[in-house]
Amino acid sequence: MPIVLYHFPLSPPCRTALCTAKALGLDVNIKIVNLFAKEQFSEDYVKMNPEHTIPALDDNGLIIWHSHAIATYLVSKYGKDDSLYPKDPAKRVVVDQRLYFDATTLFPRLAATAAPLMFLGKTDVEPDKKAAIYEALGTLEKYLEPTGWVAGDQVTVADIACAVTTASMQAVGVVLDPYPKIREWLQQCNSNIPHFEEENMEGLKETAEAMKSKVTHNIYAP
Ligand SMILES: N[C@@H](CCC(=O)N[C@@H](CS)C(=O)NCC(=O)O)C(=O)O
Repeated sequence: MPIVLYHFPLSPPCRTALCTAKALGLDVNIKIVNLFAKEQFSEDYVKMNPEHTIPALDDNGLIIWHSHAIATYLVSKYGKDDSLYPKDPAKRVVVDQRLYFDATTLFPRLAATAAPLMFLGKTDVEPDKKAAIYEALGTLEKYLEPTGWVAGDQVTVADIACAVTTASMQAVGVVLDPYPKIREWLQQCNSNIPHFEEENMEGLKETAEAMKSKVTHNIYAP
């Protein structure tokens, strides 16, 4: 039985889960949860995930939510090796740290501005919230300095999570010109992570189109 992923392409965490599954070569049965139709609040979905967030994964009855937990679970269970999520504690803790960076800083700073635009009819971004996004990107640029990857000397699930979020920032209009390492790294992710670019693309296009339909100029320009 293929794994089931409750998914909506516009959602960066959903694409982190999907891109990880596809990088591992897994078959995925996608079930769309349309956030515009508030389907995450349906009785059945909330029974499965009381936090009513997407993504959620159903692996033969084992239900998991939170994209970073899903990504590390998938590598631990299905990875042919541990390269995307190393078993060595000293390497793993750096990957975990950078996953937490995405989970607690990078993605929430995007979501704090983009969710009100997409779902609540807002048409602007507060300057302090915009500055917080660029500040987080400055941190990410530093993380990339030693090796060009987010955590250690090879590509890991931390790259997948941070790259999905960063590409989504770019899709809403965040300007990456001041971050040469980030720009180079996004290209490396596209060419080195199997299926990453194609699986991420649909959501990025939908994100950019949704933004265009809501605002007439780039409200994320620094
Ligand atoms: N930490 C969570 C964040 C998930 C999240 O915030 N998902 C959003 C979509 S991008 C969502 O489900 N929003 C609907 C809701 O909270 O009701 C993860 O990584 O999966």
